[in-house]
Amino acid sequence: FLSMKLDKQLIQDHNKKLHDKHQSGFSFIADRLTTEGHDVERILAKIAALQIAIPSWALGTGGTRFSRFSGGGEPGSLEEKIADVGLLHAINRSSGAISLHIPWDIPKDAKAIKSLAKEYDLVFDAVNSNTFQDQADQELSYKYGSLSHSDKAVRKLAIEHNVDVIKHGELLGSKALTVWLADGTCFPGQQNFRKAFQRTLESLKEIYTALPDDWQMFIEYKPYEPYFYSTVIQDWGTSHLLASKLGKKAYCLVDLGHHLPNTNIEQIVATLMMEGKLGGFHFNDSKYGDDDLTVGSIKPYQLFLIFNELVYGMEDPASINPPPAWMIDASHNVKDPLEDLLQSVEAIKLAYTQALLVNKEELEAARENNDATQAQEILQHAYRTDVRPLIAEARRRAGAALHPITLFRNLNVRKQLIQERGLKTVSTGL
Ligand code: LRH
Ligand code: MN
Ligand code: MN
Repeated sequence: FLSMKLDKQLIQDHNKKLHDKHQSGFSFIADRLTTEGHDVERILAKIAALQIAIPSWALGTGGTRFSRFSGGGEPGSLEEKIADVGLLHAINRSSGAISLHIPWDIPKDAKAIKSLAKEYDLVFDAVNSNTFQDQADQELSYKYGSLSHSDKAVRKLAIEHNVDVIKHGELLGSKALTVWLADGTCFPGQQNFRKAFQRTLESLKEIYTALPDDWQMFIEYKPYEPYFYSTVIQDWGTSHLLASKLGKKAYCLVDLGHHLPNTNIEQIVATLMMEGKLGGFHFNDSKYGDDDLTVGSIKPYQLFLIFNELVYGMEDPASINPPPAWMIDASHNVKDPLEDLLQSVEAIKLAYTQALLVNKEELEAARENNDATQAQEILQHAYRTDVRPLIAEARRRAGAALHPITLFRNLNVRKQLIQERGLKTVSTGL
């Protein structure tokens, strides 16, 4: 099944069945938006252009520290992971990139992997390094940190690993390195905060030196976990400090789950974009912490507000921020991971489209007049618009499915994957 790739006729048949219902929904919203002064064709083109990278580690069922329940038919190799993302992309034409985690995904033959990805119309997004786990043959341990470690030899090992990841990425055509450090402490007094920061900066400088000129380095922050008292790169301020000290190729990466409860993430996004330092995103959703739940499943309004800032930043002609890299970072225990990813991509597109509908001039006027009521009206008018038919139409025109999950289920994809790969599969990664 997967080796055959998804037959385009299956998508056409699926779309044909849903055509009439879709068409009436689309005409309704298109008319309304046109009446309101929107250019529907322009919006559709923007929706179609938004591509979201799929993390290789989200394709299998993640576990918790208590248990892991295999979902069956999970990809056991990088080739199978590429096939899974290729399948998602064939269904929605919006997931045209894969983000690898090294060494969970070591491409043995980079050339072959690159051309396999090309067959599925996929490119390689940011490559992620991993210094939060000791590898099987590793002599020194990251137990007390990696790039910030008190022992120079451990720092060297972590630096070399990152340089190695860049090399893997170069062979695949990747253009960015994402660095997330678990480095931190569990107890007050355990570490000298200033020394830990300085060592991290020095280590990152060495990695930065190895970064090709057309690459970006994304520095991800996170306030806690796996350590629970302090984290070396705890927040956007620390990430920004490092990125600005490193230079113009270094940027901050915002993972939605990496904030303390109720943090105003949209404001962080606005500030980083204003400074030209927002490099990329890890989309997910959370109720409590770094829950890595389906995008838009818990706080869809927050996601919309974030996209409102992103759109404002991207459409600002004076913007100094490069186009951010869109990636999902999720991991699942309960849902079929592929269905979950289809839902996440859809949620991102919904929030993006709603943000495109915000009347910026009216909003600015309301703000200048300190009219909080009107500002809320404007935002919520956009947010409460059902834009699903627009996204479906953009998909249809791109040759993708009107309703991805329905197609996925009608084709019995998971059953076929289980037949191909077995029931008790373990995906590499989380
Ligand atoms: C850390 C993180 C980071 C890792 C990924 C597996 O919580 O968000 O991005 O690379 O999870
Ligand atoms: Mn992340
Ligand atoms: Mn995370």
